[in-house]
Amino acid sequence: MANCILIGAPIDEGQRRPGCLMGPAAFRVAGLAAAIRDLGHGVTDWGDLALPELREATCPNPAVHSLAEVVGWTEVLADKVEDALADGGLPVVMGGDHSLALGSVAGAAAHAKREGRPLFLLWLDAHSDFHTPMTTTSGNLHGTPVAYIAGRGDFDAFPPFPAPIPAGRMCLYGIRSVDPAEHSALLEHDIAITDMRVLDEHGIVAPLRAFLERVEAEQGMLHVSLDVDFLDPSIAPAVGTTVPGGTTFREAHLVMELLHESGLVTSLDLVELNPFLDDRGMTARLMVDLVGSLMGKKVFDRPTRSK
Ligand code: EXY
Ligand code: MN
Ligand code: MN
Ligand code: MN
Repeated sequence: MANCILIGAPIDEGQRRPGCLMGPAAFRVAGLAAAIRDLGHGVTDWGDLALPELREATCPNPAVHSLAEVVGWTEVLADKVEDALADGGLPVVMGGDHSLALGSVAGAAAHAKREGRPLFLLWLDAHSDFHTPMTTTSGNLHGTPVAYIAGRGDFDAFPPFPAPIPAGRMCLYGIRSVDPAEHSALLEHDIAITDMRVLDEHGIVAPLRAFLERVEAEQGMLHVSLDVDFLDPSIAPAVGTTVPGGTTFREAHLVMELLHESGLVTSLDLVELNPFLDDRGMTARLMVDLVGSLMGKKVFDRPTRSK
């Protein structure tokens, strides 16, 4: 059984559409803690983080906005996630926009480095989030975490990433929106892009199974970053960056069920929920349902057959 530690990250400075800061409250109203507890796990809610005093932060790219705020969030999140892991917990970071992963993955990487274990990253997202502060044209830093985690340059305003994750330990899953600058950089970095074309051809299971086998073989820790826009907008409309052609309800649940069965997940982000763009909280409830599958909820709990 896991000891889940809920960490609220009401950050929406990584993009321009107000609303993600209501995400943590929406996850609580949708019953995230009870859904996890009902499966027999421990759950502690550490409450919402707050921005520390801002430090001066500059970037030559005039498009970039809210840099000081995102740097501040990154520092508090890295510390809190590292604390949660050091406490033997499974941190569940409730966003807030995807710029929170700059800090959450940094915290997981710092802990993994201390433990001497490799950290793997499963990025469930329509977007590759591989811009640097210098290549982004929107200036929205929620489009940059994977670049920071991979150790790309131009993050001078941020703390150095503790241990950049090598391409072979990253899997970007569900990708269907990549900007030209990201595309050329991704080819250079040789990161596995399990885009929707790969999933259409090979199905949702095979690429994930192959990645999880690598995690297992290296006895790695696994950070899962789940962006609401990984899901198809028809089932998850409450996100500011919808892209048609996302995963279905069952495909998303199957990914979570496979992750549960692997027993490998050590930290989790739930990001980009904007409750303002929803009706009756259906997206928050779906995300809570997916966490239930990640934590072991089954439609029919068949005894594991001997292989
Ligand atoms: N690539 C676009 C940009 O950089 O603005 C869109 C990024 C959307 C990022 C969301 C969190 O996944
Ligand atoms: Mn600490
Ligand atoms: Mn994202
Ligand atoms: Mn996205």
